[in-house]
Amino acid sequence: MTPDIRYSAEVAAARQFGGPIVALESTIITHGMPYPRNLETARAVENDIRAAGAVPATIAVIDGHLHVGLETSQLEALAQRSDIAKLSRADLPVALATGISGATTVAATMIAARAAGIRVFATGGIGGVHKGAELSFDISADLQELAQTPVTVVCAGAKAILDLPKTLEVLETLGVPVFAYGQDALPAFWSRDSGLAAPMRADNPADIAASAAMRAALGVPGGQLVANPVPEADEIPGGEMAPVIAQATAEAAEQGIQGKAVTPFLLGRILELTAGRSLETNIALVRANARLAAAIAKEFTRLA
Ligand code: PSU
Ligand code: MN
Repeated sequence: MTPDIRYSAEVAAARQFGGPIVALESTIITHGMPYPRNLETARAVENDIRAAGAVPATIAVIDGHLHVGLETSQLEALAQRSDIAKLSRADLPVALATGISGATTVAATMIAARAAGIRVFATGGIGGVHKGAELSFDISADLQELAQTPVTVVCAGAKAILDLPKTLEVLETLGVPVFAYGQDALPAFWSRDSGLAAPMRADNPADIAASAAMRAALGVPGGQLVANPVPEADEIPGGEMAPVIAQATAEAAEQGIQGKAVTPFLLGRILELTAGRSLETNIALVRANARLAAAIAKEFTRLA
């Protein structure tokens, strides 16, 4: 049995001549942002990657087919579906085997990117260790995936819905390199500085690509996490988000939200509670990450 991967026309062309490709997840479209801003953002991010000289490959499962790169009509349909499944590592093979449709998380997108030979992937925020994980045991499968699957993930750090020190500890235990891009501090999604030092710092795309290639050459499995600070003009200070996050987290606990519903619930409530401001920042940082990922993808093609 081999997975039936369906490439968009532009991804198929890039694969033929070995051009730079950037993978993109789809859970951010279906469970991370409301329609129509999700569709506008998905299109803008794809265009940012094209403008930077690489090809975007948005990944999703449609009727049991693994799509690597979506055509315009497929992206539009996905962005408007509210009933779509959220597919992480556990769910992706089942979805492909049983013919369902779903959006891929960071973990599932990494698996698909690897299957398609794509080495770099851009998103907004990753999953991690949730606040209160010492009681709930809620730790995202994204962290395990970074330990196993050789894809470099560009994010803007992690949202403060997560316990950032615990998330860094788990990544350290799993041997995942975590770079802050162009600064020493770990960025914290809406804000540029989490108050924590990043384990490593990278100042150019070439070093990031070379580090991934060296990791593979040594036979060390797993990927890398690049945390790119949100552009200064779009930043929201951490103190302004803290009460909103506290309220959303308390509501999730009161309502008994568990498992894979936790992250979408928190993202949705934070959007509502900030009346859109957090969304503008979210869009700006995803676009910045797409541009950095395109530059890293180009460096990978130079190494190949
Ligand atoms: N964090 C964000 N935005 C997101 C997600 C996380 O700031 O859109 C999504 C990503 O798809 C990520 C997933 O892989 O949620 C993690 O879900 P969980 O915590 O259930 O593993
Ligand atoms: Mn979880």
